[in-house]
Amino acid sequence: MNGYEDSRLTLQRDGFVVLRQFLSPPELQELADLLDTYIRTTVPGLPDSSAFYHDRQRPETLKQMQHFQQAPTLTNYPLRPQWMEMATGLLGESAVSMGPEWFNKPPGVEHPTPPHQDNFYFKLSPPQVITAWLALDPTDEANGCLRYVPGSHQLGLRPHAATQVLGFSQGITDYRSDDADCEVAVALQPGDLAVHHGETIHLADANHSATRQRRAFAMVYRGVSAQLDGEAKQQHQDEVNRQHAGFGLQPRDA
Ligand SMILES: O=C(O)CCC(=O)C(=O)O
Repeated sequence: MNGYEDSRLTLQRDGFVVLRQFLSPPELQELADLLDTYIRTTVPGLPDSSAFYHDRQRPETLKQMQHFQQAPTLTNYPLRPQWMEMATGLLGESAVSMGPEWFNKPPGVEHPTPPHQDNFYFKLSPPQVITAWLALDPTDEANGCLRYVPGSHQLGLRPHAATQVLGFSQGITDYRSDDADCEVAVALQPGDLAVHHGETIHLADANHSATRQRRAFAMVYRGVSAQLDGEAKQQHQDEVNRQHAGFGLQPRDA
């Protein structure tokens, strides 16, 4: 745990921390190959709500994946010792994996990430939860890198309401210019890891580059002390299901 003490303090202060070259090039290549194989062989047969496309007729517009239930190598990936050690070190207590997700912003697709706080979705108390977002491509302001509002995790949850953005069901309703003035854009290289606290406000612009993808593999970990409010979570899930039905998505099997 000790190797993460400085990073844990940075995360505690700012609400996010960047671990450069967390994965070596061969480790990154292994993950990229696992994901490419999954996208090629499994994703075409998945229900709509496990793989979100901007336009399902255009596979290159795949923008988000969750529920890797048919791929144990990916579901179990966050449990690898290197990752569990990072999560335990940054949380300061034993960590539990809440599963991976894959995010993309395909070029030419207007797909911004609305300002939000993950724990508005997770419903954990205390909010001892982090998201570890691993860059698979170079990310910068041109292709929609993550943007954080430093210190926002110390001020509690802000009001959220439904958005029209598939994959980000809720966004902050009172996001103001003084929040925007504080934003820090985080440029990353492949293999770099950005880790944020579950109540840190974050967002991203759409990808305005001509040709570059902006892919990331993100893993969520909660501390053992974080308890789920099951009723609030169910209400949130019902709302997400209603939104998905509104988008015309077929529901995922339970
Ligand atoms: O990739 C993005 O644009 C957003 C990711 C995100 O919101 C998260 O990992 O919590």
